[in-house]
Amino acid sequence: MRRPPGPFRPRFFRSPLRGARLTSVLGLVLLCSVPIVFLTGLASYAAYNPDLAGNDQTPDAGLLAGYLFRWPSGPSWLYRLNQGTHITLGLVLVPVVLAKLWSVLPKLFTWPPATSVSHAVERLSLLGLVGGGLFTFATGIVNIQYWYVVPGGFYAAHLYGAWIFMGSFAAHAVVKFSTMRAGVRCPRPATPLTDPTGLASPRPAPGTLSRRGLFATIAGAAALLGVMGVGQNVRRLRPLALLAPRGQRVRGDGPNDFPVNKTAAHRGITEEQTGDVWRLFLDGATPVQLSRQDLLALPQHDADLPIACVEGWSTGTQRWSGVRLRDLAALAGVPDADLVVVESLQEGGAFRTASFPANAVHDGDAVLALRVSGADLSLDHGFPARIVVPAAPGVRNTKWVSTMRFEVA
Ligand SMILES: Nc1nc2c(c(=O)[nH]1)N[C@H]1C(S)=C(S)[C@@H](COP(=O)(O)O)O[C@H]1N2
Ligand SMILES: [Mo]
Repeated sequence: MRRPPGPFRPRFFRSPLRGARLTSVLGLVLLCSVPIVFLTGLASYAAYNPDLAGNDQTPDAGLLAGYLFRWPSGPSWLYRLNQGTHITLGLVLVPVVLAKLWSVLPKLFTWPPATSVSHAVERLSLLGLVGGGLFTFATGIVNIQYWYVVPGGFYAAHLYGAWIFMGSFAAHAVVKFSTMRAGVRCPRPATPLTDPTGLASPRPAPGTLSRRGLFATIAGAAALLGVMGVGQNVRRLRPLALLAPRGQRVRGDGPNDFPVNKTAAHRGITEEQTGDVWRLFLDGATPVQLSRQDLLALPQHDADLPIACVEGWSTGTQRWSGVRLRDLAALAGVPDADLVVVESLQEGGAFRTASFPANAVHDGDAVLALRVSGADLSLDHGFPARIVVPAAPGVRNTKWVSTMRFEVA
């Protein structure tokens, strides 16, 4: 077969920057950091407690969910740290991933497409690596930008994509490890004759940027994204969260001035529903109905906890006051409850229910909050009552609670 023109010709790619060293250094950076993004992602999935009734969105996860463990309810900053790391590091790696793909671009146009069966298998496995990687990063990024467009839902797609990506990543790391080690150690610009990767251009054009300049550009872009990621998590740095829609947002006044995810209006919650007619239904051995006044008359507990969203932003600690979940379990006649299923007034859409296991029900800082930092909850933060559980993902901190069912498994 004749070699097609254009990028299939070896002399097409002319950047003097390509070669074993560039690709290997970028590969080493990814080898050290991508597993952290993966592990914090798996931890986040476990923190969702997908094994509990009402929580699961990936019933067919099978072995992929085989590692699940009971996410602890403390220390309270655990999910905030986990998710801040997952999202910030993921964003920081975007320029590195793009540079790494650019550095190996000539390989995409190898001719003939496969020289042997093992070469064909190797190239096909790159589909999982490049396709799975781009898919996982892209779904994560559009999701944190409020752009929920992933068919089948973000949650399942990101999980399955990540496993495909990491399987191929591990295989690629094993196959390429010694090449990478040699490449990192070889500081001289490679020539096609000395470059074992075949990435050095046989006809390099005069350089417009040194390799060091390219590394500095990548590092600079990564640092910018890193500052943005951190800005979403540190109140005083919030103005730096330039591309992050929620991070900069200020909602409400005084104690209620912290970011909101999904306003009351967005979820169709009205002042009327949450006014005097509102009741909390506790379902258990002795079902009870409570008004907000009744709840305020029960022993109140203060818990200093952050809201930490799966999407990588978090608030500082707020002082939430309300009734402990374990006191509500006792009121409902199920003091040994090891499951609570919470429902919101919200009629449709995601996040209207959440289930918690025993460690959350009995944690002394897990509350049905009525007030925040000395003020009534604002409607957007879940008035009349919302769940706040230490170290739980923000998404489980159900707002506008209407029903809580306590059960013993
Ligand atoms: N009923 C209901 N509760 C909800 C949500 C929702 O959409 N509906 N969003 C959740 C998400 S994703 C987060 S991060 C937190 C945000 O809490 P905040 O808006 O008070 O900061 O609320 C959670 N509780
Ligand atoms: Mo969230």
